[in-house]
Amino acid sequence: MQQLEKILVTRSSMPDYEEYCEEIKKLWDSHWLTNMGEEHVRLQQELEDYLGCQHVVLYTNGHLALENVIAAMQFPKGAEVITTPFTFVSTTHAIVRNGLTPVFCDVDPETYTIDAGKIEELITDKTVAIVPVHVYGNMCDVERIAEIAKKHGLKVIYDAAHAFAVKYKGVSSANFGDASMFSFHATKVFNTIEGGAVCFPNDTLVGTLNDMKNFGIRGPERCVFVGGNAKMNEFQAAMGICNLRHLDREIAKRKAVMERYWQHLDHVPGIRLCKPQKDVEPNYAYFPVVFDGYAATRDQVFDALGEQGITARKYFYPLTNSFECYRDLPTAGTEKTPVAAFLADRVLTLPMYADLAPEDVDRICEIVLACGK
Ligand code: T4K
Repeated sequence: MQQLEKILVTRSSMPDYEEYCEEIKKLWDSHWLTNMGEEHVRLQQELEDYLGCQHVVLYTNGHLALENVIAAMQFPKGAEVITTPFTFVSTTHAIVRNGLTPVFCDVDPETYTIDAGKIEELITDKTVAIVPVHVYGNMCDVERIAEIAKKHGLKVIYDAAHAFAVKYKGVSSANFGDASMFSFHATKVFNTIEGGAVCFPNDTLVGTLNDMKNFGIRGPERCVFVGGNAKMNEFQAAMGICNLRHLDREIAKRKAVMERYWQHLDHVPGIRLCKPQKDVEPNYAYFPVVFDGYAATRDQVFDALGEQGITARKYFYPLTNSFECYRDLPTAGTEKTPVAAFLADRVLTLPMYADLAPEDVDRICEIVLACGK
């Protein structure tokens, strides 16, 4: 019997080996490997142009970018931050590691992003910010969130880890709120191996974020701030420069994968797909499927795929407000976010990457559909 290749939930986009070697060759001349070298500076400028964003500060990973930008806002310890539990743990960790209390808002049943209609009821005199997540690359209701933030004097920091290259009404996801964080992890639509960035529209954060990611050093004999170390190195930046050249083509290939999935799974009773959002140019980052009233449960489909060598993932189960490290928080508990809890129990993200072959999408869908018979 023919041995079928294993399929994982995603696979890093990479440039040709020769292209990357060409890009990093100069590092053997300069011996300059990190600390905001030429590749770092170049990638930052290229990203500012690509995103049409005034400021991009690069980081060694997305998590530290988020942790730093929240810290840069200098909120008082114990203040409350409204966020969602339907996300990767990093979002909640970044809030809590800053000494702030996460207050979990439920999510919208269509987009799985924060339900903007439920934010105001969670605002107290301790609330200082909203940290919404453009989960799976779905855009949050940025207009409503901006109105609420303005009315109540709150900061908005988007966890845009999944939303690189997504646009709303022609504007990059980098340009909403007070700041947005992108992850450039190997699993993302655009990667720098590990990496991330904070993007923002005005000058106020530049100095603080650069101090935070480089020990607060401003010169050989000058340290102005108790900062840490979260710098992107030259090999990461070089990978970003190469990957950015091919990004639009990679996204087009992802679109074709997504369309193939829709051909098989649209209108199947009990299977819910994320609908395209109005005015949004997507990046096709993930392919989440919700099994709601299907003949098989999410876990049965997960197991059936696994038996055939296909690793889907239950992003994002469990919810972060149920993790044992948060269980004792008075704001924790999945009963406070019933829509998120419903989704977390039923969602499966199917394999999604630019090079996923059409026949592999067909095979994945055959298994999913066979579970429903
Ligand atoms: N906020 C949100 C909403 C996030 O989703 C994330 C990260 C962050 C913040 C924090 O950003 P970073 O600090 O990570 O930049 C993965 C990623 O590690 C993580 O970046 C990502 N979100 C999360 C959703 O997924 P795991 O534990 O699922 O990864 P892992 O190792 O199981 O990899 C998944 C699949 O990806 C593998 O089966 C194969 C493929 N893969 C993986 C690696 C590591 C590759 O093709 N190449 C690789 O190098 O967390």
